[in-house]
Amino acid sequence: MKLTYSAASPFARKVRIAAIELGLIDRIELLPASMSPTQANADYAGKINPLRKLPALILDDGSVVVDSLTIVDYLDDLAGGGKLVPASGPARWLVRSEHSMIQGMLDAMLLCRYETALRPEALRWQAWYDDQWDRAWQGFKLFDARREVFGRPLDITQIALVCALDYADLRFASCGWRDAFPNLKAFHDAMMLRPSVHDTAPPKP
Ligand SMILES: N[C@@H](CCC(=O)N[C@@H](CS)C(=O)NCC(=O)O)C(=O)O
Repeated sequence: MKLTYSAASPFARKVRIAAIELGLIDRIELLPASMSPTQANADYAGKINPLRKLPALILDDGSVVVDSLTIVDYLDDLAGGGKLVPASGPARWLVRSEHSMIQGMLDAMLLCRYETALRPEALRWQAWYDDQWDRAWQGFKLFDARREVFGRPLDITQIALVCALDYADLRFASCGWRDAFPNLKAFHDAMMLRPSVHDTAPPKP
């Protein structure tokens, strides 16, 4: 299997952490890729994902699995099922719903990043940026209060959350989440002790 990724992508990192935790990382070749709005990337669009997003998992038969949660679900299945994404019942919907929130927080932060890094200055819209940032921030606030998440066996909620916190460090270094959310700080410190999390950390800003 091959995984398209970039070292800074929190979505791809989620999959890399999951693959390590599931004991599958040695079966995956990592293919560095660079995707961003306004880049054509026609080859990637034609052969891998018309949405021009990474990560994508290319299976040995050439078929492609896209979207980080779908890829994690696929790998989880390969490893026996129900390991990082509960297989059924209320636990499955809880974890998937939490994951969707964190996914939305990541999407919002990525939009903020594109707004400042890519959009021409004259076209920027501060109120829109502030609104997107607030969605991510309110999400962090929710998870800071949802302490039951931190005590569970490792799951995709926890993996996504640590990826979101490190993405905040990477792109919004002065946002102050550690001071605002002490429970998330303790959670992040504990997660960083895992080699899968530590070894996949994004480059320093
Ligand atoms: N829902 C997707 C989101 C993936 C995503 O937004 N990836 C970013 C990299 S961090 C990307 O490829 N952006 C390129 C673009 O939007 O043009 C997933 O979970 O895999």
